[in-house]
Amino acid sequence: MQSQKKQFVIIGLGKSGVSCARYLKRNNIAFSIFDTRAEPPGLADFKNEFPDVPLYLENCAAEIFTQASELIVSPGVALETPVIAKAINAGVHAIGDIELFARAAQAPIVAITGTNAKGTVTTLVGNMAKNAGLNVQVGGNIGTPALELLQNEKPDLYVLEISSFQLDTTYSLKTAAAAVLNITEDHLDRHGTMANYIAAKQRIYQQTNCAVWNREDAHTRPPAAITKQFTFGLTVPARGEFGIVQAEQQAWLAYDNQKLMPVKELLIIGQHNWSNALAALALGTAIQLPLPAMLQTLRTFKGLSHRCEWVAEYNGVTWYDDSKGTNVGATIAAIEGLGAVTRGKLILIAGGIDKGADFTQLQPAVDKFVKAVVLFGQDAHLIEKGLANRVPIHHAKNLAEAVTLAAQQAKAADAVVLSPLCTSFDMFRNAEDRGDQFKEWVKKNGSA
Ligand code: UMA
Repeated sequence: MQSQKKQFVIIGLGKSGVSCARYLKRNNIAFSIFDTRAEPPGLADFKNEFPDVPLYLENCAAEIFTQASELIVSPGVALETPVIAKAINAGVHAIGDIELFARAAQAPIVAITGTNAKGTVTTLVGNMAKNAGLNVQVGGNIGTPALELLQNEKPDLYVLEISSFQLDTTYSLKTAAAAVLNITEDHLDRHGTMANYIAAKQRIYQQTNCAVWNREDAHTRPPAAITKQFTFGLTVPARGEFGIVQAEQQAWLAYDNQKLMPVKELLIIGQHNWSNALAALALGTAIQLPLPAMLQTLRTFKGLSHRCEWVAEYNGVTWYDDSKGTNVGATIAAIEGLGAVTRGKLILIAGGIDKGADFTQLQPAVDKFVKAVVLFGQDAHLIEKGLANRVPIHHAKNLAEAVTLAAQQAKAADAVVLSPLCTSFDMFRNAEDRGDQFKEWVKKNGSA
């Protein structure tokens, strides 16, 4: 029997998968598509848009994979999925959407990864470039799939947020500057070990002109062979470093021996955001953005939605939405950042689906700033176990009840923060949906 001409096989019908399908179609490249689910969301739309594309759901013959020219695997799908692993073992190359992007992109790229703050730093660098007059396009894990950016006119610069899942399937990415901002435990359900997770993140440095890293986090250190490097951190900068200096009774963002701007001019709260500002300055410097445009961006940036976002104040109690705080490191940063600017104490609302985290690491921050915790969702009991009776714990059957219970615990000058420590998929479409519903419930029940 004559074998069929080899084709790309896209795996996953989500945002990435559809962006890959559109990209291949635009370039007249044949492909088929597979999703592990029987009825993935967006199925009807996909069939309308791609009526002639072979579509396999739930299961399909192993040959579809083993005879593919390349597999294009969506970030939400593990390479260990049996049909994929079998094809990889048989010698089929597995790539992702960022790899397709890297092969085609014609403008310089700044790439950013890290367990936390990659969205904030990506947005900052994008805004800095825009304020410097560049035509810049921002995408990747932050929301707009990278391949969609290729539909637009060629820009001066791409700024991409890239996740560890995406880096796992990326080989050709050449960057003008690349950063790993921080690495703390996350996604261990997928990566298995911290070593694998760190190795995935480090792939961002593979072909970079300038590596930007966090000198307070050894996991972010790039290979010594990369000659152009900038570090950032909250310590006093040495020569050629970004850091913090104390002068004139206040803290300053600084480079080398030069004071750049007092940190009190930043609108984003918490020392972790000083770090983010320094990382963005380092990346901007690496691609020669002018300093005034970068500092002006830092003075006006109000932060991202669902990232320690101010929601409301009722009866002297301030409410914050940190729905994108989905791991221990993010929630510690939220507790410490908000704790430092709150006169009273914090009430933490958390819960959802655990990703294999060690919740005991929360204890020091909780001891210092938190007076009560309200838990909800599938893995609430695991968070409770990790907190080991350090603080009163209340259980809610859903987010609405969690808001009511938190309002009952809070007194004037306290703050309530939703920083869930977990993914949202037990009860919500995604973290944004959870944050939006939280804001609604705060408006309804927060003043009770
Ligand atoms: N899924 C299946 N079977 C499939 C395909 C997907 O069960 O065959 C499930 C996945 O397990 C996952 C969901 O469907 O639960 C979505 O997976 P996907 O790979 O189709 O996701 P996309 O819609 O393409 O969105 C992805 C990123 N999502 C993930 O990595 C899980 C989005 O990042 C990103 O914005 C988008 O591509 C565009 O690049 C979101 C995210 O949660 C914000 N990222 C993680 C994070 O930031 O921690 C990595």
